[in-house]
Amino acid sequence: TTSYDAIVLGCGGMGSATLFELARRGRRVLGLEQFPLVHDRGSSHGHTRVIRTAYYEHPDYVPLLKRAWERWYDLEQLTGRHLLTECGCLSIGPSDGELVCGVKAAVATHGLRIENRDEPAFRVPAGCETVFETQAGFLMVEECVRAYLDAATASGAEVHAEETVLGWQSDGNGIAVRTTRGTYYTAKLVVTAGAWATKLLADIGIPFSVMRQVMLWFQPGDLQLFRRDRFPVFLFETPLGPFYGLPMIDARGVKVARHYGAPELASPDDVKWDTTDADEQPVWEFLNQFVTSPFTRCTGRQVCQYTLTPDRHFVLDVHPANPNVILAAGFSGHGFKFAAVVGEILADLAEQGRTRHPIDLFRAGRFKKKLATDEHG
Ligand code: PYC
Repeated sequence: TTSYDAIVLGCGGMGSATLFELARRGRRVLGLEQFPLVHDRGSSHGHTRVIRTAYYEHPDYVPLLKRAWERWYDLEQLTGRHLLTECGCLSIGPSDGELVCGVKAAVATHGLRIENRDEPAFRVPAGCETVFETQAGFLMVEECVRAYLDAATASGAEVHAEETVLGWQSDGNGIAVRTTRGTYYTAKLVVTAGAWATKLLADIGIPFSVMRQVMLWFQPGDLQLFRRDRFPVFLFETPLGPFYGLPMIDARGVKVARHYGAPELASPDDVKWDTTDADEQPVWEFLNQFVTSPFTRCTGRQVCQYTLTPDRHFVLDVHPANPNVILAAGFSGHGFKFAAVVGEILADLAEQGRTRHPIDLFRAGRFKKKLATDEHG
């Protein structure tokens, strides 16, 4: 029989980083991926991903981001690949809105630096503020996953692509993981399955949902305005909803998309992976209202899925009923930038059941507690 110290279920951003970290620590590890490696049917594709530091979602993410930045640079050094580009981030929104207030809260809590800065490409509505932070930019998402997988296998990890996990069974000694190709035995199972958490973790009582998001690329009329030495990544809180974008780094053009705002679906089976012109409509509306310089055409569309928790914060924890199963799920559309530190956290949880990183915000049990309060209150 084949047995492992750890099996990692799902080899996207989180899984590939975890495989690397465990293999680097000398653990015997197997990664199982249902699709071909570095595929585009999950949540770790689409050319680029935003990385920031003054985190409007909650100040508690900031220490993790600081470590993630370090680990991305380490991965660049190790593999000799260019993965991370710094170009700053501009957050635009109402002065009393979630985005601007959230950025300022993170700045105040952690002594970060931001500045007010105008950006000629945007039409900023009255009552809105523009805050710029330097410690931000973008990651080449597929390159990052490939780098982690290559570094993991170079450190001794095994990776099986196109092998679906059918289920697992735990006894006092360990876990038997059954797949379309066989059964493997492991001391620890790390579940980094993206939107498939809706099915694989149905028993832990977290109401995950899945959101289909369409990433779009546009050809700008004025190429120079959107070059990465001049144009930052941006988040823009508007009455049409939140939007984000990244500078033009190649012929695909400027990437712009809506953040949230689509229907919440029960599982990844409900995600439609083809796109239509209708998918462009909300973003054209945003561009027409809030961007000063015209875009001539949409050059590309790609579907991605978010796995949402009710409070939009991650789940990073040991399984509530089984200490040998480690959970990473519900990254809620803002997780990829953390993969480099999540790999360390999950390796810590698999090896020791705890981590030095601050992850209290991400407890699996927090939704149950709220339900109990609601019921009794
Ligand atoms: O986390 O910055 C982010 C982000 C941008 C678009 C989706 N997530």
